[in-house]
Amino acid sequence: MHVIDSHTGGEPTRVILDGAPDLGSGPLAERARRLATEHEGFYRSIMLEPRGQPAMVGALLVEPVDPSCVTGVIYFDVDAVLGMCGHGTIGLTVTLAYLGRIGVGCHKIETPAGVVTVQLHDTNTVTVTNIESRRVHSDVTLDVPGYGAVTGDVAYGGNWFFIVDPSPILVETGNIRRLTDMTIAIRKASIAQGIGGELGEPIDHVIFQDASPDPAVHSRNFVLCPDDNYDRSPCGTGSSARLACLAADGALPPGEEIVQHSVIGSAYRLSYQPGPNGGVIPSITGQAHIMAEATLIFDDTDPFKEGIEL
Ligand code: PYC
Repeated sequence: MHVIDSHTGGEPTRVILDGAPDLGSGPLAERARRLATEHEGFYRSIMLEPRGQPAMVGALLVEPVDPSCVTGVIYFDVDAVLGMCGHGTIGLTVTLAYLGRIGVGCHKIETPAGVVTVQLHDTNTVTVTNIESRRVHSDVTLDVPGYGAVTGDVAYGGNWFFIVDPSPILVETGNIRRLTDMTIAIRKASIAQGIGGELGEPIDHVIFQDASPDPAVHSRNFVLCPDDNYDRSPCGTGSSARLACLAADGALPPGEEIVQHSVIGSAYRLSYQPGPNGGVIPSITGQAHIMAEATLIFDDTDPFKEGIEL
């Protein structure tokens, strides 16, 4: 299996070029469901240690339904198949350019959540125009065991987010353990209390938003991903969901660009335009760097061939 590893603002993406199971044809959402239900061992073995690493997202290239797209892609982390992934799309675009499959300019990529547009500005810099994102509930109060009442918004940006603003814990690297523990508790409480999307879709990510000490930076965030790791980047789908909340609150006009930092200080430039269905069409600009080209080996005599399952 040939893969190319990149990172987007510190958050790793592993693009899988070959060696994947046949997911059949049809809509990408259906093929993603097949990957999630019939091939869990496959994607976990690529993400789990020792072959993978915490926080890594896989990007499986598939044939797009829409022939105008350069590729279809299904994203996953060790615990979930994702609807869309912003940092992964920036990493994938830089990887496709590295492979000579695309050049500077605009391209379309099909994901299970819909078709997104990417603009490759140079070797490393990409703007993703995401699918329409929306806030579905505001000021929802959860009773979080061990923490008490926590109020936040539920929003969609290609994945489902519970967004708490302001953060109850200072968003800085020294607090990553506490931030992780509390956001895990919030996600569990949201599921236990039936808080999710319009059709009951479960919350898969939790965001704490904080002010930044840097006046040039609008805010910084901590984002918990489905694998209970934090996003090293400011999270593209999470930033999209957050833009939908800012727009719904009248706190950011269309077209105005802001800088969003992650907890480790990596940056996205963000803006939006109004969407056709009352949400927002987010633009996310960030940078990815290629780290490795590799052949993954699955040796039958390796006791950890499937990864370390704790
Ligand atoms: O950038 O959308 C994102 C993302 C989702 C999970 C990890 N990164």
